[in-house]
Formats: sequence, C-alpha cells, structure tokens
Amino acid sequence: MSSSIFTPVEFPVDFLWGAATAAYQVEGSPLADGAGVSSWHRFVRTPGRVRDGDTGDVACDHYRRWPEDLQWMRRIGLGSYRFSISWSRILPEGRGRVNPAGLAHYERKVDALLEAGIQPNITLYHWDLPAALDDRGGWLNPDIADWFADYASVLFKALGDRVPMWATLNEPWVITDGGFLHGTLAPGHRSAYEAAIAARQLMRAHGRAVQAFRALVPAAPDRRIGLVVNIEPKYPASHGAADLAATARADAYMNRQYLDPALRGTTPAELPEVFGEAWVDWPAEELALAHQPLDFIGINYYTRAVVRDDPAAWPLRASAVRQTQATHTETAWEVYPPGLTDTLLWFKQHYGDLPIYITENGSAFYDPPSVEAPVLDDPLRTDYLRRHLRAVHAAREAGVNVRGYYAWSLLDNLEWALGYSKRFGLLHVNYATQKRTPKATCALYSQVISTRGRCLNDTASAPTDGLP
Ligand code: GBH
Repeated sequence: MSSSIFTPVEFPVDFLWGAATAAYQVEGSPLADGAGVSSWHRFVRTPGRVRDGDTGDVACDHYRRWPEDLQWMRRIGLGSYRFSISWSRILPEGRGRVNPAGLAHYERKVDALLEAGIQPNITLYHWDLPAALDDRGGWLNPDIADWFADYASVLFKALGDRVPMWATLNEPWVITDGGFLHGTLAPGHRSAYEAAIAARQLMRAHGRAVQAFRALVPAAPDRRIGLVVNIEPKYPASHGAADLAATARADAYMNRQYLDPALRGTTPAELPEVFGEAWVDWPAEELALAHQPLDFIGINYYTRAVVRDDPAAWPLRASAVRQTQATHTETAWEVYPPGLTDTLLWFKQHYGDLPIYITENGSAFYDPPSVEAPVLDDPLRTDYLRRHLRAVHAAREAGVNVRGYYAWSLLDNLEWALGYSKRFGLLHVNYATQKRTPKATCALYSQVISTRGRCLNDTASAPTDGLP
C-alpha cells in the first residue's frame, strides 16, 4: 500500500460525510421552552470574557431554524449531522426534573434527520454545563459522574432506539485547559489543581455514561458510542534533549491525557512533571472506570505545533514556535495538512484499529459580514478542505481505519471567547438577517461527497457554480 498523497483519491461508498455544530454555538433561544441557565449563558454575561460582548442569545437561531438548515444539509448531500444536546434544556437544574419540551425539541430533530436519510451523531456534552451544577462545583464535584450518567440515561432511553452514533464528551482537553487551567472558557478558572481534578471527573463521567449506554441500548452495529478528542501533533523544534522532552510533555498533556485513560486504562508518564504538585495519581478504580470499551473514537484536527523548551511557560514549560513561512488561518493556526495524516498514523500506532471518525476539521478565513453573491470566493478555505481530505485519504491508503469526516462547521457560529469574529461555516450566516449563503467550500464539499472525493484529483480549482 502506498501512503503517497499523490495516490488518486476515491473514498469507499460507505465513507460517512458529515458536518458538525455545537448547541451553544448555533442554537440561540437559550432559555426557550423551560430550559435552565447554562455555564455559557452565564460566562458570556461576565464582562471581558467574550470578544465584543457577543453572546449565544440568538447565534444562528438554529433552535428555531433547524428545519431550514436540514434542507441545506440535504442539498449539500450530507450523510450525517453531528450536533450536541444542551444539558440544561433536558434537565433545567442539571439533575432531577426532566423538561419534556426540551427533550421533544431534540426528538423532532432526530426524527427529521432520520427521515431525510441523514444519520444523527449526538454529542452529550459540548461545554455548556447547567449553571445549577456549576454552583455545586461542576466538574470539580465527584458527584458529577452520577449527574452526567443520569442525564445521558434520559437521552439513551428517549433516543437510544434511533440514534446510530453518540459521543460522551467533546474535547475533554479543551474543557480542562480552557475552563480550569487558563480560564479562557467557562467556568473561567485558573488553577492546575482544578485542571487535574476536572480531568479525573470528566473521565469518570465518560465511563459512567458508556456503562449506562451498554445497559440501556441493546448492542447493534448501528448503535455506537465513543469519545471525541482534539489532537494536535507535536513536532520538536530541534533534536536537542530539552526540546525533545518539551515535545513529549506537550504530546502527553494535549494528546494522550484523555486517550490513554480511555483506551489503555493508564495515564501518560509525563503528566506528573507537567502538573507538578497539583498532580494526583488516578486511583485504580478510576482508571478502570475511564477504560470502557468504545465503538469508535472521534478526532478533531485543526493544526499542529512545533514545540520548544520554554521554562517560562506555565505549567508545561514548552511553547509553540510560529512557522513564519506557513499559511495561518484567521485564528492564527498554521495550515498543516500532513499533520492530519500523521495524527491518524500515530493513533493507529498507539491505540490500534478502533474505527476513527474525523469529527471536526475546518478553518476560519475572512468572509464579509454580509454577502449578496450566491457563492463566496474563499480560496484559502477551499484549499484547506481539499488538502485535509487528501491527507485523510493518504492515511486510509496507509491502512488507518478512518471511516468518516465531518466538516467544522455547517454554519458560521459563535466561536466561544472569540465571539462571531471567526467564521468556520460551510454556510455563511448573515447575523443581521439570518440568511444562509453557501460558500465556495460548501459547493466543493458537496461535489466531494457526490464524487466520493474523485473531484479532488482534478487540477481545476473549486467549483463556483454553487450547490446542485
Ligand atoms: C473545536 O476546538 C471545538 O470543538 C469547536 O467548538 C470550535 O468551534 C472549533 O474547534 C474551532 O475552534 O493557538 O496554535 O496553539 C478546537 C480545539 C485546541 C484547536 C487548541 C486549536 C490551539 C492552536 N483547539 N488549538 S494554537
């Protein structure tokens, strides 16, 4: 088998093509139909936390406009839609009383997707915690494993007979690094002690939810549960011992901190030196709980990092070296498609042949706030998509078990602390009118889906004639 990126592209018939969103980023109407307040509803109201004071109060109005967005998904030709459920719509206080109207909302959405032949892929937790649970310590409270399993069980009972793919958590690393270590995301704390505690509670909660799934949903090939992690391959800035050790720390911290417990029942050897005195060994029973058999792993890939030793960088003592010759996206991330092939090969080497889905991949480049033309010209974004899909194909050619790809994102949306300033969508959203307009990348993606990627072999540039 060849792993050359020049192998002609052709994905198999059953390769899953999707697009992803997350509840707080797209839904709007955060308190509608009896929903409770979430941690993000609160965080966006804390002065200075989100750029320009942006909030998810309206966002893409997806909570009300999802039927229109479903029509867009059909036009693009998506085989799957990955979205998250807002915990505080289902359980307004986070536990106890179920809100039937919140549940009904997601039941309608799931049924409409199935009706349209689009597989729902549900993420249980994409960062919006019920505020009532935050008041009890949130991810720092050991009871959260029970709260999360109870919440998950409500959904498994209501939707477990219909939903083919579930994920427990989206990017536990981002939850702890952003929420508890650096404080850039809700709940905005800054403590290595808290980050280490939250990591353990996240994986206990993950384990309990997977156990609940096995207990409540009869085993079937199209009833699967997994975990979604963000991976960013780490390359040493030099081959000096200090840079190599820094690279290993960064890799352990970001890439293996959650995969090792989930897939091997261990924690990476480098973590005690990363966390210093905040580190606590995970008790054997916690490692066992985190280590549940999974049906797939979801990998979110955006960029790589070239790492150097940096004693001043807390707490990793490592920092990324900006690659000045490279193209960077609007979020200042290096465009590095070979890193996606490397990530997939790395996963296979470390963790074996578990089915992999790329559950997010995409880029923010400048788009004007409103557009009149039917299709936006975004050559950097189309180039990003093209090259990353070739990178996925190269990994498949090299024998990696990658079975699907989700573009991030279906829609431009609230980019967390960066507000609406960054646009990752296949569909442009005019926030003043809520008009959706397919970008050139959207048209390209649609063509990729209908040709199973063969159009990527053409040297011609992206289609500009819109969606079929
Ligand atoms: C995802 O996280 C989220 O799941 C999604 O909600 C979000 O909208 C999307 O990505 C886009 O941001 O600054 O060069 O050090 C992204 C995970 C981890 C990717 C940190 C970029 C930092 C690169 N991110 N990483 S750098």
